[in-house]
Amino acid sequence: MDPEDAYRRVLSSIEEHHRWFDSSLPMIASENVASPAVRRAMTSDFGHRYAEGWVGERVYAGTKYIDYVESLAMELIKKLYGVKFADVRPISGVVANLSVYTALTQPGDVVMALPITKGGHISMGPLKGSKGQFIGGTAGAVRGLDVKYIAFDDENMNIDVDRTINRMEKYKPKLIMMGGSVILFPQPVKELVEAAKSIGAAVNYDAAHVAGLIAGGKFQRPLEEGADVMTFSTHKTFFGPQHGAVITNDEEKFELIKLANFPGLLSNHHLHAVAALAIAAAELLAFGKEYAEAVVKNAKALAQALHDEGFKVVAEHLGFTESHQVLLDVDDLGGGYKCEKLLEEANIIVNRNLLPWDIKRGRGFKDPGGLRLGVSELTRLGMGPDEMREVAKFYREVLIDGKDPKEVAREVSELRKDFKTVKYTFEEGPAYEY
Ligand code: DSN
Repeated sequence: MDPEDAYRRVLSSIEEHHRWFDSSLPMIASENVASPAVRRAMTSDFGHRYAEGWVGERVYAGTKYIDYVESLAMELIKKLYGVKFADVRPISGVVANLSVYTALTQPGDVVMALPITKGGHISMGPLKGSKGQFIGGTAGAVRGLDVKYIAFDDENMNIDVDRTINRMEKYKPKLIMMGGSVILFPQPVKELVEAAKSIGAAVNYDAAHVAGLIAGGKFQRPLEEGADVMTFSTHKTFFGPQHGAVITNDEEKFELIKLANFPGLLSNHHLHAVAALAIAAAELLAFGKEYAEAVVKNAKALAQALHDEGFKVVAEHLGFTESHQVLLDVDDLGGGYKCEKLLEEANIIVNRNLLPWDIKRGRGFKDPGGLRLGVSELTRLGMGPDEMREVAKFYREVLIDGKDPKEVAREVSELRKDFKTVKYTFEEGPAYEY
């Protein structure tokens, strides 16, 4: 391979990706688009530097501006969530969770979390499945925890409190991991915290998906409901860089979490991303309320419109959703894999997802029965309920009417013409550029 040719191909592929996304509907619930200022920070010289340790206690020189920015990032996050302590060094949501495992558990301890099939995340997963098959989830494979499952009520798309408390009394976990990757409704934090306290367990809420909604006051505030710690990634509804953070009001736990992060898990903590995170946190402080309200309104509008177009939208009897996510059951339409691919041809980017009842009906993660849709990115581009109804129509054309996806791609591109810039920021600018 000619090195210069490869070099040019990488750069041109990035340009092509930008052009593709600029005329598509990016609807992966775990993604978003960052502001031009966040992207500027991501390409800054901070990304070439080290600043091991805590601000004021670095083991490297040359960090005076980096220290100032990291202090600002911590202050902004504390203000955003009304908490006493924030560590903005975890380089992802997985690492944030791992820092909590490292700080609050020992290998062999029991941790309880939702299984992936019911909305749990791979970072909460066990080493082995119920049939002894290797799974390799972070909690089991990396921290050596014995993962027992939180019980889930499929009908209510939420944690089953009574069954979970029974399991807590039986398994005596050291840590309960709430939150997750499929999350339509606030979870019963208060109820589980009370039960956890009675057995001496700590509660962490993984807010990776809903951190931006919490910041905007549109989702439960787990620490105010009694959770000990909240972890999150900073690039889903929290529209910042790919990074992570941990917050708490518990000083003793925080000291352990800090040590878990350094010298435990991190050498370089991606200082460009810390700067970008500070910018996104400032944007959320200024515009988060308006943004979060628009996200939830759009999710509800999309769910209702999809229902009206003839789709099976999960949790109709509960009003479909209180978050940025909408879940479709596409078992009757050929399954999640086929639907995801057809939509991708129509420039609608969405991911297939397991539904809680999929295993029982013989479906697995490669071809699950669901699609998980997210509206955060479309909202950040300025779309509202009218556009959600247009979007639902595109889904119907591709998945129910069997229209040629290439034709629908042209309609998608037409709709996107009016939505090219990133909103909810101090300096609006083009969405899919350097
Ligand atoms: N796997 C991501 C998601 O899509 O929810 C979270 O890391």
